[in-house]
Amino acid sequence: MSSDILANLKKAILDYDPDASAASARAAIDSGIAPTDVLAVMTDAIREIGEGFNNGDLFLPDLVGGADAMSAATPIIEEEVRRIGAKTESTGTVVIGTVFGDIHTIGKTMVATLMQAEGFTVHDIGINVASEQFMEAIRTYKPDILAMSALMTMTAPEQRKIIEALKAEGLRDGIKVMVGGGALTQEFADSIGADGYDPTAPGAAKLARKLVGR
Ligand code: B12
Repeated sequence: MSSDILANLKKAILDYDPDASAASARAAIDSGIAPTDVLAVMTDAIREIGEGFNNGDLFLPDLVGGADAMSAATPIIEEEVRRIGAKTESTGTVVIGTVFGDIHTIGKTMVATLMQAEGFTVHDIGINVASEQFMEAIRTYKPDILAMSALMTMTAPEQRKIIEALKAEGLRDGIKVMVGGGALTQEFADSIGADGYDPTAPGAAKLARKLVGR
């Protein structure tokens, strides 16, 4: 039964069908499937589409279709995570965004969702976020963690720029910096002086706890 629901969800994303995707996500949550398991199936589906694009079997409209179907299901999972994870005491505060020049939102939103599940107060400042916008959010929210996502080889170096800007403004010592996204590796994260990197959203959320000592 659970496996049927999850198979339908995956199919809905592979069919680029936002209505079916949202309906399957709702059915999955209503039948008690853990939001992390639902997210894992969604990730599988969009990765499959990404591979098709890589191989030349699929094209940009396919990426858009898959992303739209993913995005229709995501708020349902987020709502459930917030419901389960509503804790009285916050684990810490996070500012998260996708760097300038990059409009990929799905992975960043998953990380934000699972950080909320770990009890963090998360300020998601969106996509295509310029260095100055990151700095402004940091001055406003005074987060324990800055988390940045970059999906493209061209945009990953933006993360280095932002770490340099933090240093220039004297803000680097008071904040842990986490980086991630499809274009990254641990080596790259180390080379730009980030405090943490993880290739998965659940891993990112656990790492965030570790970085703030909780
Ligand atoms: C969907 C998609 C799109 C959608 C995005 C829609 C949206 N609302 O997000 C659309 C169609 C808009 C798009 C556009 C483009 N895309 Co695109 N896209 C993808 C695709 C298929 C999936 C991305 C995704 O959502 N993955 C699923 C999520 C869950 O994975 P993720 O983002 O990596 O996140 C996970 C981890 O990395 C981690 N994580 C993420 N963020 C963070 C942050 C922290 C702090 C941590 C610790 C962890 C972490 O946790 C997540 C969950 O496990 C990928 C291919 C792929 N295999 O990734 C290409 C891909 C990223 N796109 C690519 C390209 C080239 C483009 C375009 C330039 C295409 C074009 N010719 O116009 C444009 C760029 C637009 C721009 N300026 O940003 C390339 C990038 C190549 C490169 N290495 O530079 C890829 C790899 C496809 C390819 N093989 O060529 N894209």
